[in-house]
Amino acid sequence: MTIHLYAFDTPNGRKISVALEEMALPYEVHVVDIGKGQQFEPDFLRISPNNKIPAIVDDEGPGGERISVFESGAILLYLGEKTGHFLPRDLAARVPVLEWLMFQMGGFGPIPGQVHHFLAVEDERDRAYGLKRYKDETLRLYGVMDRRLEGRDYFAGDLSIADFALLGWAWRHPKHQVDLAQFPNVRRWYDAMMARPAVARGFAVPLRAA
Ligand SMILES: N[C@@H](CCC(=O)N[C@@H](CS)C(=O)NCC(=O)O)C(=O)O
Repeated sequence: MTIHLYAFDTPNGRKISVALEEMALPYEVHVVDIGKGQQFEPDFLRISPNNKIPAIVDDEGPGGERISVFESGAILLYLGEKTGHFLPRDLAARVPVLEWLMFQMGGFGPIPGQVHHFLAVEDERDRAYGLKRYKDETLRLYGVMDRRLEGRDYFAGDLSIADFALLGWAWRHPKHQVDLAQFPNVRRWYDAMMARPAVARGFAVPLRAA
């Protein structure tokens, strides 16, 4: 019995491979090549109706029943609940984890993702406005994260699913053209996270077709 991870080599996919490794859960990878349109295949849409990776299927869900989960934030919460790790039970400790997880899901992901999009727009006039808007907002978000990490090792108390979520996108800082030297607390957190053996395994798992 295992967890099936449906993913590709992107920030949202890596959040989950990192979490699975940190939680030491057995899992099997199913690459969904979003460059080839595999996210639109009917079998995948049955578990991920928004045609996006990641999704998981857990053979041993609640009550021993098979369950599927889509949306990376929902997957992280599910895995945290399932294992009792990286998601505190105590409500006062859980609230900051939820806050920083939602900060990532609603902002630090969709916004740098738009930088990636506008960088690829060829027409200069079409590109300029969007690129400036989303680069400025991405820098603002890094500033928020840097202030949060002042005097802290992790975003929300102990290491949590919020760190895994944020790391997936921080991993792409070269692609959204952010120099971490400008954000020393983020740099420190990022280097410490990337030095974790389970995180390294999570980023090494092949998420592209061979
Ligand atoms: N809110 C979703 C976003 C997932 C997402 O944007 N996935 C991208 C790759 S990182 C995708 O599958 N794109 C394919 C498509 O939009 O067709 C989550 O966090 O799971």
